[in-house]
Amino acid sequence: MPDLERFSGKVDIDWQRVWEAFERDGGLIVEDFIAPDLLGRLQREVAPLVTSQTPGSTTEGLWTEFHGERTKRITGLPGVSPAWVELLCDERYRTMGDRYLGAGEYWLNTGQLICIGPGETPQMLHRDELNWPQAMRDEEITVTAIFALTDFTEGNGATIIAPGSNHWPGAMPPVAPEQTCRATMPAGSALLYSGKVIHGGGANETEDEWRVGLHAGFCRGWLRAEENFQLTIPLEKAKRFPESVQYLLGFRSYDPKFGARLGLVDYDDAARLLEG
Ligand SMILES: O=C(O)CCC(=O)C(=O)O
Repeated sequence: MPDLERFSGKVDIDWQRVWEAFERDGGLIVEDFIAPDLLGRLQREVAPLVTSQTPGSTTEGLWTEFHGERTKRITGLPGVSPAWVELLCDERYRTMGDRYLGAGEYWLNTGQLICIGPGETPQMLHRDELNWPQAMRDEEITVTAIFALTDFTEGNGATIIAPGSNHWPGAMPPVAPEQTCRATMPAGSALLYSGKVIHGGGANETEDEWRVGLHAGFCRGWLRAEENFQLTIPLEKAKRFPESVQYLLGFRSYDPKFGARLGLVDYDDAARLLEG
């Protein structure tokens, strides 16, 4: 059975080994990634949202199945959780984006809570880069962290992942169960993974446990992000975020090394709206 390499955030991590595992297997787990105090604040700040939201998707068809009928998905988190804004600035997390997408050249694609509820069936397996099939290439176009806010277990829906599938040819090759493993991990851990690796949420076979993960990916600055932060976060709130977070959420414009600037306001950097 394949497995993911595990690292402990409690000791000094050899990040070279982390990125080797990322590139070889398409993913790895860092336990104790989030310090206990930050984890506690994050859990408390999002708890009311998790309780108040109803499961399922309102969009009929494929999306109902993809999102999960017994799964709650909650977006707009930077507007309600200061702890999440703090985690967004984490240097280790940002290094993943800088390394694979280029420093200052990516957005937060989405930062959504995925709460898999009792009775949920396994999500269809997929590669995150299939969000943008026209843009798929050898290089990464998206990389993601799933932060565990509760323990992820085999029973409650720990992510299913096929280690090494980041190297498999074809858009969505078949995957046998024995080619997969489960990203079981204690609360506070992070699953870091490639946009090319095949994965999906697991089934929740428990009676009453919710598996809560914060699914937070980056995508290249020339791609349209999955989540529309500019419509859910008021400008006045965005003004108080650290500059790097304003950038990640699209309140500042994209200025690539080649090509034209994107996301402008009055043909200038959108950051002008944050001044004053
Ligand atoms: O929640 C998970 O474990 C994975 C979810 C996922 O991959 C997705 O919804 O795109």
